Amino acid sequence: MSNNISGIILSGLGGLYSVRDEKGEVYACRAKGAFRRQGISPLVGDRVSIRPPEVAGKEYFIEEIGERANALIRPPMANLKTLFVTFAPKDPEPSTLYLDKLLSIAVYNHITPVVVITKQDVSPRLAEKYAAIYRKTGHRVFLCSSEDGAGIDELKAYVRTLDGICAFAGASGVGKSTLLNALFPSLSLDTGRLSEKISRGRHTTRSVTLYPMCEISDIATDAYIADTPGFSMLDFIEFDFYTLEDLPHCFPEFEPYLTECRYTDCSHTKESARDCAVAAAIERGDIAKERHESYLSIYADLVQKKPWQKK
Ligand SMILES: Nc1nc2c(ncn2[C@@H]2O[C@H](COP(=O)(O)OP(=O)(O)OP(=O)(O)O)[C@@H](O)[C@H]2O)c(=O)[nH]1
Ligand SMILES: [Mg+2]
Ligand SMILES: [Zn+2]
Repeated sequence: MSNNISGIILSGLGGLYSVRDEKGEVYACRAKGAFRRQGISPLVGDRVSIRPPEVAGKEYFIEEIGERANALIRPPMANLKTLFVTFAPKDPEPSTLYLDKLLSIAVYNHITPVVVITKQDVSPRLAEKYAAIYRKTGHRVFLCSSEDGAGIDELKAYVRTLDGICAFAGASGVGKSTLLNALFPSLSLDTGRLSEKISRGRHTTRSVTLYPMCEISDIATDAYIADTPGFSMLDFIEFDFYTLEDLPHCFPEFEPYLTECRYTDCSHTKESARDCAVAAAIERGDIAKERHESYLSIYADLVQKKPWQKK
């Protein structure tokens, strides 16, 4: 009989993984050499089977990785159900292109994206401007401030309804860890000052960590929530996370119009509202112009890719 234990990877650093079983026991594990030879690396969020060490006191071995519902490169995680795309109205200044890339990757991977605007206190006016853009996407939008507590209760109520694996992702310094501390005070995650980050060029959160919601809150649930290190636009320069054909479907608010254009092969990149139903929707204000600008930019990236380079 096998003594293997099933669990979920909570974190992984330098080849050492923490795996939590159903009872809440956490095991230090290493990956089997065979994974490396096959070019597979275990990811936070993976459901795994681990084998006890031959010598007591040594690490366990990750022997099997369960089939993944999805796997992302940024943040490096598997089996995500909900992705909180987090940004601040300023300090640091957001890039809608970066946000739209992240949102579209989530949609493509059947992950529910949720828009979270942090640091509302820093500029309520800009925060509302971005909220207006993203409300038109159909994605859920939250506005909050960890500083004065605005919007925290609403977000908390939503987070408490979730199951499965969710993560907060976004640029460094937008306040992901601070927000998680506000939502789950027992976490006491490290947070950093922006000026220190810039001068040291360093991120405060250094690796992805998954926290079982039942351990950080008063609710019994099988949900897990992750804090992730901030990443930068550079991570998305080589954009090949989906193909040109997938692109329009990764912008959910475009969907009702995609079959309404004059020509069936419309790329929705032209200005003419007469020919393109997406352009007409932008003119009416049903689709945000900024979202279409991101669409055009991703379109330009993807159109350059030769068919044999496509995934
Ligand atoms: N004014 C204001 N400042 C905030 C708010 N949330 C976070 N901050 C500040 O923003 C800075 C960065 O916060 P962190 O929580 O470390 O940011 P992070 O997104 O986790 O950054 P990385 O871990 O590097 O990815 C800290 O100085 C926080 O105090 C907020 O709602 N309002
Ligand atoms: Mg952080
Ligand atoms: Zn069109």
